Amino acid sequence: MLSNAVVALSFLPLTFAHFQLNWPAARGFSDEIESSFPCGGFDDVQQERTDFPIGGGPLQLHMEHSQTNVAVYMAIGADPGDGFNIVALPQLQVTGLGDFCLGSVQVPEGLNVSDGTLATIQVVTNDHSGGGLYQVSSFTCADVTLVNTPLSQSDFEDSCKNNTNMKVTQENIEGNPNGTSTDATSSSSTGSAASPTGTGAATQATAVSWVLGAVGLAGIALL
Ligand SMILES: [Cu+2]
Repeated sequence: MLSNAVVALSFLPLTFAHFQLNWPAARGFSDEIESSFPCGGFDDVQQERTDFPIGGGPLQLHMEHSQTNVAVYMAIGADPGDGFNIVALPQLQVTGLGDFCLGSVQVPEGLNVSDGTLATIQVVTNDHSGGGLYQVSSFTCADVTLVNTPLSQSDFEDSCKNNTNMKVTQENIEGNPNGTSTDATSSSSTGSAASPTGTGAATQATAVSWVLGAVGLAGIALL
């Protein structure tokens, strides 16, 4: 009886969680404040950054809703604040719980980045839909150093796992996961805001290359 209660309780955190970013290492995670823009309540840049390949690297997520809309944004610079105006991966919908790997998230072409450029990756998901009048999102950020070197095969395999029940059920969904028209792509002024516009084609390609990513493909094949 008691052990049953303990077991039941141990599942509660999973029930109430949203998602986690396990690679590259997130700034931090707290379920209660994960809906805080832009980085789930962690505003301070990490002291220790993860090297992230410019040509494409995995994002290892842990999905904790049975169905989740996910999008990936980036900001360039040492401390970009809330300036996540680069669409690295347009919104997609994933069904399933547990490990989910976006196999090849690339820095969109046309950005002025090189080996050693500092950047921050922001993962945004929709939250419990629940039928309310408003939707909130969950946010998690990882501070990275962009590098030319791709991940080794073994590092890639360590950082890119898919639970067998994972399925991408929709891709290239317009807007962002909180259901607004998106603060990331609607800005069309000059300067860095021009980047997302210029990367429209690139992000399409990225989504395709994710689907064709070695591990992503393996995950789908297992279905
Ligand atoms: Cu949740």
